[in-house]
Amino acid sequence: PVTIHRSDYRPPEWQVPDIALDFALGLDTTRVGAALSVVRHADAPAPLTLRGDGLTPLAVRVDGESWNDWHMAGPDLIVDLGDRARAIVEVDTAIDPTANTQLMGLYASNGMLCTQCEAEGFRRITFHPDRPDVLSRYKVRMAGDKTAFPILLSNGNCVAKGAGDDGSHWALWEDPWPKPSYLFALVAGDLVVNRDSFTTMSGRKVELGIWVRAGDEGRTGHAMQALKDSMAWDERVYGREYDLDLFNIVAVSDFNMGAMENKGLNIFNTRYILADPDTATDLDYDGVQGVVAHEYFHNWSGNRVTCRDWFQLSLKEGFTVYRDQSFSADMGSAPVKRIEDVRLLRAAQFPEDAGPLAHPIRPDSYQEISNFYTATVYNKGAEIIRMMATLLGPQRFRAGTDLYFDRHDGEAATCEDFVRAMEEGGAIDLTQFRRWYEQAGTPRLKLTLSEDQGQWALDVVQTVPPTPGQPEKLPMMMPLRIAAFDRSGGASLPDTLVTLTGATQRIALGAFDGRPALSVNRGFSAPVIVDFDRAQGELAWLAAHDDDPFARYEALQQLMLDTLVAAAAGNEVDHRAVVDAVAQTLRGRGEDPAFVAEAVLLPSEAFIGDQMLTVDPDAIRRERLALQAAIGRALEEEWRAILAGKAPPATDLSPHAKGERRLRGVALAYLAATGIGDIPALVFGVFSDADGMTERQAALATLAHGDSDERAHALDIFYQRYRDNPLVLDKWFQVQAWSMRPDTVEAVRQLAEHPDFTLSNPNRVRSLYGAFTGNQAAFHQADGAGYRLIADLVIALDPRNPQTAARMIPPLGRWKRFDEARAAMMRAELERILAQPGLSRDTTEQASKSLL
Ligand code: B3K
Ligand code: ZN
Repeated sequence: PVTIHRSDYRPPEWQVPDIALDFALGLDTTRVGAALSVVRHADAPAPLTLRGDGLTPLAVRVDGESWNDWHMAGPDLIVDLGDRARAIVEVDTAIDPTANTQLMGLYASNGMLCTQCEAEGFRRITFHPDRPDVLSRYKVRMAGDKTAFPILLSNGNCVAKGAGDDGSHWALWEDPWPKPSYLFALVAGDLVVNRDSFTTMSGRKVELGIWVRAGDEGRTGHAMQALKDSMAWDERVYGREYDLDLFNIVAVSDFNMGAMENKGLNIFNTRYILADPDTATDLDYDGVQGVVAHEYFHNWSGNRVTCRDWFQLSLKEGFTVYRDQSFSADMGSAPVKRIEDVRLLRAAQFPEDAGPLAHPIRPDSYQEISNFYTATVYNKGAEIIRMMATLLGPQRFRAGTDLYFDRHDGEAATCEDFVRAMEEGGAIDLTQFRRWYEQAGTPRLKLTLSEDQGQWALDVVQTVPPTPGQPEKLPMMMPLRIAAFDRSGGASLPDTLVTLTGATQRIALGAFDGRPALSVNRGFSAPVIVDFDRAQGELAWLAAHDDDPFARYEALQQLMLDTLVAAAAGNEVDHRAVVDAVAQTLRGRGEDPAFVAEAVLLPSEAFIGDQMLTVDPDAIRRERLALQAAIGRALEEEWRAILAGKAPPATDLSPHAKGERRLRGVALAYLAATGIGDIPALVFGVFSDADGMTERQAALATLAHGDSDERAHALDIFYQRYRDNPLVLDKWFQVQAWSMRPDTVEAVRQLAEHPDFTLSNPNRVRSLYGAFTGNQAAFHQADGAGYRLIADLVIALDPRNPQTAARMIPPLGRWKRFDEARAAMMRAELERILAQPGLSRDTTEQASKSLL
């Protein structure tokens, strides 16, 4: 496989200022005529390289004349244009959307045609330079059967349409904004629309449309509201206005990712558009809101200012995730949103940073760029932007983003351009901060408190662990928010922002009567691991008294973690401190039930494992269940009281109502862990009485862990009720794959044989196998059956959809963290995958790197 290096970047030799595309649409054959106006930017004559993937040129013309001076170089088309400085190059091709199971390029989904071009899918539609620093104005004509494809959409505005006398019709779309090919989109199908409008801050009326299959239009209201809220928010917070008269969103059920920000025509996984209380949980609602916002925000951070090359991916993704996180925080509870974001970072990104696939947010090389749409590029990328925002403060950060957008509007920019705009707009030196773009690995801060004549100080030792290709690391610059409290009521050190730069650094805290309770990395101001030995009493005090909600959450989580890690290592532990702290936190549930629900949740099995030298999945499950049961029994009255109260109506989506439902879900889990006899009936009651999906799914997931009659009954009712709704059926697969039952590996194997299971739908694959790899004790079952199951899946899925197959590999790559027997079995499965003939570039890269 060829490795592409960031340092090899060269500006394009040819630009393509204008493109005209002509599509004759068909599900099995679509003919594509492309006319590229090309302009040479190289000083000397240079051949024109047009990238292709699985295409054959049917005809090539230059300036209107049939042309023979071309040849194929592998999949690519090389056109010799002599010493021309400009030309119109036309190429005709034909593609088969139905055979396109990769879901990249133009493909068929449920009888409709749609596209996915990021990162390198455009070359599967027509020959093109297909690199993000080649920006063009597009004119797109499409024609097709009026019955099969009554709706014809592309980027920009529809400028003409008409009908043929053979039952066909056509439309001509023009996008006035030059864009890279990865933002091209086309949709043709039988769709219905939810229409609305938004008036921008300068008074322009924008027509909004959300397009779905007939019958789904009643579930698009939340997405539409999220879109309008996002448009207003980006004007208010970043001064960014929408720039076309039309904004369309199309929902499709077969989609590799969440959604795609094509200019003026976003294409979404149905999962992030469709929501109503009967079928979507509160988390699903939040997902819709966050992804709609994310894709909308890309119109500026991604489309108006795009990426020079794919190594700069975090320029648009890290920044846009930061923007969508801030938006969601503003629309709901900011502390809860921060807790969720950090939980995701720890669950998905920290393990990546600690494993064989670790890479900086701006990678130095890749074999297949699709493998770099990672939690590191996205979520750690967002933390890096957040740290700059913290270091600069809101006003200077805004000055920096204004400068960035104004300076690079219409350009393909780099991460360096962004940092420079922050430096100039924010008047700050970020020389050392740039290491966050270069170095992989999660930094660790080792903290010690010391005292000298009543004056207290905090010593910080920073280390960044070695990662593949980066044995030595330098200390990073980061904002660390701290506070220190006098537990006996004396004066405290209020919230203070410290900028860490050194490998060691001493921070003066002031005078305290005895050891202060230190609140550290408040709001998770830096994406690091903090090693700090603290007594249970100190953590419990902080969990109750810290004035930063995130720090209260952290203190309680640390208390739980310390207990669980000690227990999993075979130590005798006392559950009392945790039980008391949970009881104390529960007292605040009236005011902020959402925060309380988050705070009293036990850390995940995976996160407990991350704290151990060698992960012991069975001990972790046993001890976590034991603690859960202890908390369940000790606080049985409170949990029952929480459930005895009336649930807010499912239609109430206020943060308070959502919080109450979340807390009820937590109560179900704690009670179920006790094994008390009447609990399955109680949970089944919640399941049956639920007036919405949040409660229904929480109850079903709780029952799914056990072996009561109610479990089978509830699963059956759920299946019968929702068998025709694919998004809800995904949940049915998911709760079974998450089950803590000892037979889950076997159950997942059987579910893969279920008539409703299919490898052609990525959502369905993720709902079963993705959920399963998140089930630590099941995936790591001691006999290796879980590893085999995933390797079998990868081998079966790779020929059909390599992108989705490759995404299943990282869990097998964590073998270094497990005992020798498990590690050997995980490696053997990776080897078995690699031995398959004809393996995709995606899977080859992930599996081979995972063995290192
Ligand atoms: N930009 C798209 C990613 C699509 C990548 C496909 N391999 C989604 C997003 O981040 O908004
Ligand atoms: Zn994005």
